[in-house]
Amino acid sequence: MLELYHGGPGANSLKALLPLHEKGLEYRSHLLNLIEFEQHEPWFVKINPNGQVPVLVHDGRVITESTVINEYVDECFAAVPLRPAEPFGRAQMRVWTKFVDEYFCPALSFLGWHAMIRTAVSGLSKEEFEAKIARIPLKEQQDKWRESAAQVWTPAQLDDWRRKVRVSIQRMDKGMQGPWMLGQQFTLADVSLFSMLIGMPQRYADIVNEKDSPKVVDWYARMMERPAVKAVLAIPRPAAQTLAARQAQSGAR
Ligand SMILES: N[C@@H](CCC(=O)N[C@@H](CS)C(=O)NCC(=O)O)C(=O)O
Repeated sequence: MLELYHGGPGANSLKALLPLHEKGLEYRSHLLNLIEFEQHEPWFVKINPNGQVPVLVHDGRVITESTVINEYVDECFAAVPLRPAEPFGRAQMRVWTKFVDEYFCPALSFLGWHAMIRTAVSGLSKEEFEAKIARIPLKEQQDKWRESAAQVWTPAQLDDWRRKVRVSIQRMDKGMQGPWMLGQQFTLADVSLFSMLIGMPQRYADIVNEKDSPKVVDWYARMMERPAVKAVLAIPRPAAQTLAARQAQSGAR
């Protein structure tokens, strides 16, 4: 029996959701609202001491880290393979998934948090906010919540993260080997990259567009046609709904 704790189709949660759907696997879905800090509640921190999603539970055993989850799922349920069969292809795939985890995702994440967290927590008093922060197990995540709510990141930091996002897209465009990142086979490299790219043609139109990254634009259109992608994108994203409601409230004030 498979269970997935996730925040809906965005970033690392999207990354772990996609292979389950590509493989047609049944799983019990546990949807958390990240803006309501549900991932830091004691019951969830017992499951993942980092207080983060996604988390896969397979026959009662817990697996964390989206990239690790995806390789695990592919090993256990190999009927629809999402990794190249030969070692060189698998190495190439891992260069992409590592690049996403260490370079692309962090830059994109800081920009996203800077854009949304202040509004997301605007309804909380200082004391309520600090009480929420006190429950976050990772010091780095406490800092990220506090700093993004206080908008302390400098224009130079924001520019550098934006530069990294542009570099990531350019690297993808140059590296595209066929209809999918590694050529003819759809792999976990596509899954990882798409989990970051989702919504970017709209939100980062100056970076992801026909002129500057034509292969990425074509690949993104192909991704959006995949039945598994359509199914995953239909799953609600509670944090996005909460954020939209708070944005509407703060716009009305
Ligand atoms: N390295 C972890 C990172 C997980 C992660 O950053 N999760 C985010 C959602 S994409 C999260 O739970 N954020 C809420 C928080 O940290 O409070 C992975 O790849 O699974």
